[in-house]
Amino acid sequence: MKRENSNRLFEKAKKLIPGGVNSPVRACKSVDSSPVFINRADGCRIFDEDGNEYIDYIGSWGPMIFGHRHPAVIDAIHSALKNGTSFGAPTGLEIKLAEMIIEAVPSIEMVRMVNSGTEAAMSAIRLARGFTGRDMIIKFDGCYHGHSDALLVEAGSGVATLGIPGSPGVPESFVSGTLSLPFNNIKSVEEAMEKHGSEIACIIVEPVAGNMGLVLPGDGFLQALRSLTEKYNALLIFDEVMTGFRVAYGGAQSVYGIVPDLTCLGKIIGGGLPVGAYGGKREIMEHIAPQGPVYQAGTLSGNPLAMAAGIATLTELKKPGFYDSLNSMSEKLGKGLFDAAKKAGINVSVAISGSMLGMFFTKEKVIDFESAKKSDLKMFASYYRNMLQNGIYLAPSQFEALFVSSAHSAEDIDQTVYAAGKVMSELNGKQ
Ligand code: KE4
Repeated sequence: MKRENSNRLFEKAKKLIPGGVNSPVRACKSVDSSPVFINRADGCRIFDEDGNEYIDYIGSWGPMIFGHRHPAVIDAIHSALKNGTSFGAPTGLEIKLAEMIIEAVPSIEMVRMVNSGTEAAMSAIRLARGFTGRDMIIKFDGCYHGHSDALLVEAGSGVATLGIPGSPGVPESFVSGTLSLPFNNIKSVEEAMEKHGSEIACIIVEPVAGNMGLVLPGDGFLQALRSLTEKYNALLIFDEVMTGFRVAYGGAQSVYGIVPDLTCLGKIIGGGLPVGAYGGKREIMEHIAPQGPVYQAGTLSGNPLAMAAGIATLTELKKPGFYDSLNSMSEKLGKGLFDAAKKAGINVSVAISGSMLGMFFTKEKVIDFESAKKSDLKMFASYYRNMLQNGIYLAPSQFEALFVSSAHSAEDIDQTVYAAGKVMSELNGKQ
């Protein structure tokens, strides 16, 4: 597979942009590779600067639930564009998207738009601290909520991939109030709440973890978080930046029947344009400026192009049967990968949540970050590189999830499974 143009562009990019990328995981370091530079995408296919074509399972890390260039989203952006790109003033579009989000997610009675998932989580944490008057927060190892200082401890996603627990530049004082516990470990949460309950402002969790690979919540885990936060008058924040409108129209909270106090959103609600949001109970959200004292602001918050793309996206997602047919493709892929690995004599653990998938090279059940890290990371790196060679564009990290879109056909899934079988047989041959 030709890589001359991508390699040349990467060398140039590395002189101008740290690591040659604008987000660390894109540098493909953890899989001993280098990035292909993308020129365009269409449907479930993505094309690089050397003319190579791939079936795309990153989908811009989640937003592209329809695949690329869905006509309704493109048209909505074009129409909004005719009126201008940004006003820094309220628009009717913001009201429309707020109404759709509030209607989709009953726990959200008020919502504030921001420009990224990081901003959404950072603002929700500040709101929880301002509302409760408490400073401590609990998160979970391997869960990633963006790169705001207080949350960058034992994070998942990029930080986990780079193996940097926390990060230089984050003062000890900024994280001394952050407790990071093992995901799915109810006992550790009970102990932490018994010890610090009166100081805990909130527990923030990815209800389905997508930043340590895909790890599902164990039976009763989310309910336990809800009960413990109620018992100690702390807030429960669901970070649904990835799962929101992905695993169901109402998000993971609708699948698991849990009502959080605050929810963070992003990715899909912007249709591929920069967006984030946080929302929840009215009595909490009314503490946000200018209605209340907790400050949060943003030049491009509620940007009309992003709002138009989000409205078009949620309008399409609401259509009857969308998730049933999307999730059936995802099931087909998950089963196909598991069967291909079995046939190749390779142990894998596959997890599926709606159209999010994860596959670890291990025969053990992966329930948290520790068990995720025990999987065969070298095997994953070889698998990633060989799948790319075979035209399959996977996340360049074991600690990410795969995304199936409504543009992936049964034939695309078959082609993917065929490639996986070929690659895994070769990998086993080399073992
Ligand atoms: P952004 O600031 O990247 O928009 O969102 C941060 C964030 C917050 N919460 C969750 C659950 C997330 O998954 C993310 C970001 N996800 C990563 C992919 N795992 C973004 C990819 C990247 O960092 O380049």
